[in-house]
Amino acid sequence: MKRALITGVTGQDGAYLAKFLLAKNYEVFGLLRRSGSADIIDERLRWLGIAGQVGMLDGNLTDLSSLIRIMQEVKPDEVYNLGAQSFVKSSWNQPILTGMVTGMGTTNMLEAVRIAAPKARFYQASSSEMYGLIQQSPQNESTPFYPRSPYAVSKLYAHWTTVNYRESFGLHASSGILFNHESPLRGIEFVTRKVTDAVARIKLGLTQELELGNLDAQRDWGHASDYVRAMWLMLQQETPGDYVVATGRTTSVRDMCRIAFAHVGLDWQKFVKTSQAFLRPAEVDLLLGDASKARTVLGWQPQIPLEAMIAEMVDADLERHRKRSA
Ligand code: NDP
Ligand code: GDR
Repeated sequence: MKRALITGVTGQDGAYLAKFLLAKNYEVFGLLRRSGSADIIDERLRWLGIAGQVGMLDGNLTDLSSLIRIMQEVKPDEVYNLGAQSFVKSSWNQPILTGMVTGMGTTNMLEAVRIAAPKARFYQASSSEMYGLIQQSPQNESTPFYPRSPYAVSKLYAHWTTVNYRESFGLHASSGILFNHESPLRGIEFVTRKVTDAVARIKLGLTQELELGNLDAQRDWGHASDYVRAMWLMLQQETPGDYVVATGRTTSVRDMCRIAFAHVGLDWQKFVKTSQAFLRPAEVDLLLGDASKARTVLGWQPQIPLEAMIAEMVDADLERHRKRSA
């Protein structure tokens, strides 16, 4: 039985990845940072019906000693570093914490692997945000980076540290440059889930409008359950490497709203307002990924189209709100 350690196991991707690995008969462990809301921290794992099947270990990405201890206890074959301060907008409000968790937290993980589990295969959750002010389109593994937020700068540091540990110490360390991916388990602060949650509340008469920021931003949106499969495939390769994971289709926030409202028969233009409060100090206008390498080398392809994903998210939010008001 293979053993996997996941940081960020309580987040969207961590939960889907844990489910995917359990189905493959892995023993799955997760890093759990201490929280005052211990009773709800495993909500996503519960939603997927796997709470209790993941061994939770007390630690923090900013605490190297906890990571070394966990690495010694678990003796993982595979390590997935998904933990991060992952909300781009908050990274301007908390730049130092973002650097410490999203950036330095990765160095801590790589050090813990190097010291205590050097044979383990390591996955780093890199991001299309590293392309920022895009230098070419579509973006692939050779596209130059131009980060546009403290989050993206921290991810770029983490990305190059992963490459450097591979080259310096021969670690089996791979980096997945994942474009946006969503699901019913997406955090409510991210735009797709903010929209699908509002669509559900408007449909049920619980609210009348939705305030958003930049409607012109374009993103290459895929489904988290497709993307965790790509993470696993990277660690099954003989040779570690870096891979873009994307759908190859880009959609504006405006069009995504249209799709979400249309799913329940509503016209988005009657409900969506814009507000300065949701604009960012620097924006990433357009992302569009070229996942040819993942397709050719890993045999990976996304299976869930945007419309089906948005429909799944709206339906899940409708059900959540119906249950809450019952
Ligand atoms: P989430 O925000 O849903 O999850 C983040 C996870 O990190 C949570 O489990 C959180 O724990 C944990 N975490 C935060 N701070 C710490 C800390 N100091 N120590 C330990 N754990 C911590 O992110 P996603 O699941 O969406 O994304 C997974 C990873 O992939 C992230 O690194 C993200 O930046 C990256 N990424 C995501 C993309 C996407 O579109 N989803 C695209 C590209 C990259 P808690 O529950 O306690 O808050
Ligand atoms: P992003 O995701 O910043 O791409 O990072 P998010 O959903 O927050 O924003 C996408 C785009 O939508 C625009 N937008 C709004 N965004 C939010 N959150 N709220 C709004 O009201 C709103 N209105 C418009 C944004 O300006 C932006 O252009 C996500 C995270 O998961 C990162 O961790 C990950 O690395 C990248 O995706 C790839």
